[in-house]
Amino acid sequence: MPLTVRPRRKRSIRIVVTLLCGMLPIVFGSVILYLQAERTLQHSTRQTAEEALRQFDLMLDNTAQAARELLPLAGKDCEEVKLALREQVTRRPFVRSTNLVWDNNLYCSSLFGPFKEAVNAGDYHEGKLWLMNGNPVTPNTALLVYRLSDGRGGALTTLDGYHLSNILRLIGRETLLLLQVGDNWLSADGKVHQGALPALPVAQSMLQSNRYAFSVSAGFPQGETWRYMADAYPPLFSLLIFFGVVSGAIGHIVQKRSTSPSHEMLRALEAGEFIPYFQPVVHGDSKQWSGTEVLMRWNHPKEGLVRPDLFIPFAEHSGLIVPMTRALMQQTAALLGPQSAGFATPFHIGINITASHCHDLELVEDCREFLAAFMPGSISLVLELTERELIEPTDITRQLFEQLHSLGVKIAIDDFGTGHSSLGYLRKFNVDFLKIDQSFVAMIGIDALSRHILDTIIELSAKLDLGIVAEGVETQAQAEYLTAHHVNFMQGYLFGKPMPAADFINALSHH
Ligand code: G
Ligand code: G
Ligand code: MN
Repeated sequence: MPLTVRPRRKRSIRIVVTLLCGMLPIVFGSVILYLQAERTLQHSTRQTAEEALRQFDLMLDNTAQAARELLPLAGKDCEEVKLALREQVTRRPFVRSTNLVWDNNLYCSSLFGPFKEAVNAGDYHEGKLWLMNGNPVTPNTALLVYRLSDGRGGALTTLDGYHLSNILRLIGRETLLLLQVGDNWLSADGKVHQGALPALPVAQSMLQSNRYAFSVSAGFPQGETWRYMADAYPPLFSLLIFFGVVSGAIGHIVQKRSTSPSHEMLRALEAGEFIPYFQPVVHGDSKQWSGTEVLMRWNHPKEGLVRPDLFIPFAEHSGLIVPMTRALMQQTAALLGPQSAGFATPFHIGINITASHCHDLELVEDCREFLAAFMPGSISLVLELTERELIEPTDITRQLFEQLHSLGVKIAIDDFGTGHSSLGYLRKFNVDFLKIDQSFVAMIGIDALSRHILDTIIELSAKLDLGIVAEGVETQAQAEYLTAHHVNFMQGYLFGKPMPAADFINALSHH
């Protein structure tokens, strides 16, 4: 059956949309937290590097001061000046040893007095600083040598690596912090390495001293950002998960709501929950069952049998009424078609249609298909259009009603007397039957004015040569009155309530 409505969204798509709604705040929030963590770490390494730089500058100030004071003594006899060398070592907290140089030869040392060792200026970064991995006195202990020279003379003062690595360890508590002098670098464990610095992939900060020939680098190993987030942000993560759950729930609810109630009806249509009930229509004189009105029921899995007043308005609004009526006609054809051999006179089958059916010519095909299920000439198909919502005469509707008539399909005005159709209207659409609204039938013997209207309608239909069906016949008195007034057909609880197909077919064989 070709449905003209958009198929409803698949369950799997709805689940995916719900998950996306839930993930959105979590992913978005995590990205923001990640950026925030990177900023925090960057700030932290920068501060660490600045602090370390300041400390190293201060220590080197101390060391350089000793060298400046000793430089004028270079070239003098070692025995004369060695006490001055030792005095600097004693007075200055970071100075470990002092030495004098003449013509690139270390000739006097605070430790040994007169001494002899060649000095290679190339060992010193920018001719000023040498980070050594120990010397013969203390092998494998870091040592930073400061060199000051002037002409043939020079002074070398040394700074113990112990102080340096202490700084690296204390300041760079959480951070990897390194001191670099030329090709050599010192790590917090006090070891001197040669070559390129190890990678500090996260938040690396490198600062160059603008007073001495060294630089410091601070940073974190790979994955530190996530470690930091796991450490510092658990409450924020809980909040994100909360937002995710709320957002997912909202997504779920919005999807459910946006698809109801027409969504629910489309589901029901696909599930075949709309079924026909049949109410007998009897002959005015003989009271023989001569037809039926097909009335839709919604066999809802949870709500049970739902009356059409509750869902037909939604079905019309969404346009679903067209495929729903088509399904109803197909079921009716399948149920009553096989019975058609037993129909004596043309059996009257009333189907309710609405204005939505009159926007195009699809109904013609539906009727043709319906008629094809019955023995030719065994039925009279009557389309009931309620008087409360009459249709505009347009080219399409004129064409529609012409084609329906040429198929032998009849048109009835339902609930006649409750609306306001004019005589012109009845002629324009070539109406075949009037169905008198049950409110007039109910007033027979009770209300003189209503009875008067009823009489007028019956007279009018006779003059216009229209068939007439009285609805809602409940009492014997009403039936007798209508028979006396030559009403062709009657329908009502007196003859039979709307019933399921099996009951109707069963009862039909007894009438
Ligand atoms: O049988 P009953 O109580 O159920 O019908 C209630 C109203 O619903 C009536 O006005 C009837 O015309 C309308 N109705 C019943 N079946 C259909 C249907 O298949 N299509 C339309 N459009 N109206 C229907
Ligand atoms: O399509 P229409 O509006 O004619 O729908 C007929 C409606 O009238 C249905 O809801 C049907 O159940 C109801 N009906 C049919 N016969 C009787 C009857 O004798 N008395 C009452 N009160 N309602 C009836
Ligand atoms: Mn009806």
